[in-house]
Amino acid sequence: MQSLTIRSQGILLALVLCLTTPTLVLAGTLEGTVVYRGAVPKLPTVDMNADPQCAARHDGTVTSSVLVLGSEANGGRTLGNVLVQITGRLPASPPASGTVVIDQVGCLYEPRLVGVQLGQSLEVRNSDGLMHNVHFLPKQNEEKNLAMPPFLKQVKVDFAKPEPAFPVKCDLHPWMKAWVAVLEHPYFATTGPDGVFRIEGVPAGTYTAAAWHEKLGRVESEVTVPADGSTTVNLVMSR
Ligand SMILES: [Cu+2]
Repeated sequence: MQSLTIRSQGILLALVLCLTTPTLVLAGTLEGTVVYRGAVPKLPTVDMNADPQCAARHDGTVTSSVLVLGSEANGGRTLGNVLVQITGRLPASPPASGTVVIDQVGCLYEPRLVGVQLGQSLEVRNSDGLMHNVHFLPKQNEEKNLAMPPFLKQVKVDFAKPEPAFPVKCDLHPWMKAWVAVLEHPYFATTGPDGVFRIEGVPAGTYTAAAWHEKLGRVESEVTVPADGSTTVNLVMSR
């Protein structure tokens, strides 16, 4: 009788521990560098003369940001404006929070590429204080065309569906172009000119790391993210 009571108490204690101990999340970090390999093309100059107010925001000539390269590294040059995301079987994602921002500076989008988790808002700012319009051209989501007169400092946009990167344009300034990808999970990052990406809190497991660039397409690599610590993968893109 006594042993039964002790056993019952043991079970009760185990149950209490189960209910009070937070679920242990085994998650690691995926990091690395994206590198461009191949001949570097001569990039076109952005002609802003159609709107002198835009041209006046720049000191010299503006080079197209269609290919943003950084330092020479790993046998190539580091590559910016790449979206790196994890694909594969992922457990339920934490809910989206915060806002992703694209600004309009000198009649250029800054940054040129963003990832948005489904449920996150995208805020488009108008630091220029010039007339713009923000024309979203998705295929899965609803097309939106928002006027941004000089006094309008920001607009917020929400997306209903996940969608691979789609273009955003300004109909007043045809050289203005940005890309927005809507993802179901938060396991993605975009690169700057240093080509570096870092995706934290990835549930441990084996996945595909997929890199996307607007001109260079897609590159994939299998990765195993550890339960603790990080794994490094370097991705090479070429024409
Ligand atoms: Cu514009």
